[in-house]
Amino acid sequence: MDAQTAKEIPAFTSDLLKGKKGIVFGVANKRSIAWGIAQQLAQHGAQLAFAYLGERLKEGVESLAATLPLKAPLYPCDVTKDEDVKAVFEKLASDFGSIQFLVHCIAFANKEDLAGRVVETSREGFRMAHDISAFSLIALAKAAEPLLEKEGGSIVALTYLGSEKVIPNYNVMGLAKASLEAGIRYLAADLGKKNIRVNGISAGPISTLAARGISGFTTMLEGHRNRAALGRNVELEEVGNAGLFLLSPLSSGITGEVIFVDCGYRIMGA
Ligand code: NAD
Ligand code: IMJ
Repeated sequence: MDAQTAKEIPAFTSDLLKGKKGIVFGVANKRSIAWGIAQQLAQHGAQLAFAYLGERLKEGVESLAATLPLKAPLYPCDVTKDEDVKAVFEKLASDFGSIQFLVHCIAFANKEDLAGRVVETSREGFRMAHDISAFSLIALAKAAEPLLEKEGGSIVALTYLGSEKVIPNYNVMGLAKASLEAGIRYLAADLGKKNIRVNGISAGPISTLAARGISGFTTMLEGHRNRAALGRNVELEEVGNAGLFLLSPLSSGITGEVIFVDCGYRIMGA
């Protein structure tokens, strides 16, 4: 096995998710983790809907969605707006009736809060990072519950090691991810009786829009590769495959967990 890149993952297709429907939040472009997961879901027969942030992203998400085998409805949604969340699930209920999965790939903090000292974080910066990156999972789970409980289902949210370890510049996002991960466990307990599972994927660094804006990201990628047990960084498709697993019946006994898809970075002591 080449230590620098994943051995080519065969473009395997199956009927694993045939007849299953769900919604994906957080596609901004083709590098988005949400898109990596969406592609795997679609390859295994799922029918998808997408919620995107703002008109600016609409065309891009439209042309990505058009590459999928099944027609995918698109809805605008800013998760800080209750009325947007409500409207998405009203349209989803009329388009799909029931759903079996939801994907949460949303994070945001002010750029000035992703550098310098955490002690400088403003009340408003803290509030916004937590609203968009952590509370949104609760809001979406609540709105999705009536659609998911018809047949049971699975929710997956993306998180990062900065929730439990101090990672330079991750700062207020680390606090928000700690809240997101606690949310995963509490929501799993609430929704378990309805056969709705809630899990997280803690991905290693991937060069997406949300990562490339960070100063020193390229150096950080190199450091990550050198320390990781597998001697390389994770690929979008590998996170997509973990998403497929957690959103499919293959993981029916797993809820409230965070699975690390980080090429074995976290297990290393140095
Ligand atoms: P990305 O920029 O492609 O995705 C982030 C998404 O969040 C975008 O689609 C953006 O539109 C959306 N978003 C931001 N504010 C929003 C709002 N108010 N309402 C609705 N949507 C909003 O970057 P990504 O790296 O694919 O990020 C997806 C998830 O993966 C995030 O939760 C991120 O924390 C997590 N993650 C990323 C990495 C990485 O290295 N890229 C590693 C681990 C976890
Ligand atoms: C983000 C900031 C600092 C260090 C970081 C990251 N490292 C990694 C990320 C080491 C891997 C990417 N990540 C895991 C995120 O969750 C990113 C969230 C994010 C990114 C931005 C950039 C642009 C902006 N606001 C953001 N808010 C959240 O203005």
